[in-house]
Amino acid sequence: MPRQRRGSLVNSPTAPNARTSTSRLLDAMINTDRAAAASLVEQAMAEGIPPDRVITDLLDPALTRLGRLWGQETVSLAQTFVAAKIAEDILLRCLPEVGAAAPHNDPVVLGNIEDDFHSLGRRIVGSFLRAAGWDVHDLGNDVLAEDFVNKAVEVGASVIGASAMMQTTALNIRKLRDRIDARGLNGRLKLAVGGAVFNWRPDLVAEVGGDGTTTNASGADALLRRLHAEATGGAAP
Ligand code: B12
Repeated sequence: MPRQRRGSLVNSPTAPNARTSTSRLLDAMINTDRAAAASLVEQAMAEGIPPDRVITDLLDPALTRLGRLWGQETVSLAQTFVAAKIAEDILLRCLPEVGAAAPHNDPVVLGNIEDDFHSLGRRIVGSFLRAAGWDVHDLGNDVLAEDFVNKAVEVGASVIGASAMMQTTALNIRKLRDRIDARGLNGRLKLAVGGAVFNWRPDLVAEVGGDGTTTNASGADALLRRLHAEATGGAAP
């Protein structure tokens, strides 16, 4: 018998089938039906699905499928824009309720790299890290390499997390690698990278000088713990 994940939309006996729910959420997003989208999420939470699972099992796949439809030109940029706004509302609804571990308060600096405005993934990662006890300094969208490094030095962070969704913007992360190295911080300040483009093209991680990545927010805490330990010579956060 397959193992069942606790509180997961996948294989949950009480929750609606995850694939159906994702399709219904996607339909609501594309048709600008905010009320239907909100009620799907409320229903899932009322059935005991934790908000972090609503994000990873419902919202995340809906956005990925939205991207596929956009790529196939089945939906327009305008529809994608509105659908992403609805996704943002859902995210804001879920984030405050993502549980918190005992904080260890190690600082991490997060942001979307120069020219990148795909904020949703970064915000999800930030909230998962906060919930895992990190002191997250989120610099927002379109962050210059110098600003990432200045903030990391200011707050004493051992890891920077840079997000990029597009092939073009991912290449801007190379400038961040170069700034870290030019300031003599290589080895002491690690560079985590992420965003869908790294999932399609894992070779980009090395190309832009990243020290590691994860395909989704659930793996971000483990990645940062590993990089923190490497940067500090083994001290676990
Ligand atoms: C929503 C969306 C938008 C929204 C963004 C809204 C917002 N506030 O974020 C809007 C409509 C504004 C938009 C704009 C554009 N977009 Co857009 N967008 C998307 C879409 C459909 C989904 C992105 C998303 O939110 N995914 C869901 C999140 C949860 O996933 P994620 O970002 O991957 O994040 C997860 C992981 O990757 C990881 N992660 C993310 N960051 C990090 C960081 C670290 C450190 C770590 C460890 C992990 C990690 O954890 C996250 C959570 O699980 C994608 C398609 C796709 N397949 O991804 C296209 C897509 C990325 N966009 C694309 C394009 C072309 C554009 C535009 C240029 C369109 C235009 N002509 O204007 C602009 C560019 C804006 C800019 N300069 O940044 C292309 C990129 C193509 C390419 N090959 O590079 C895509 C792939 C669509 C397509 N099929 O063509 N977009």
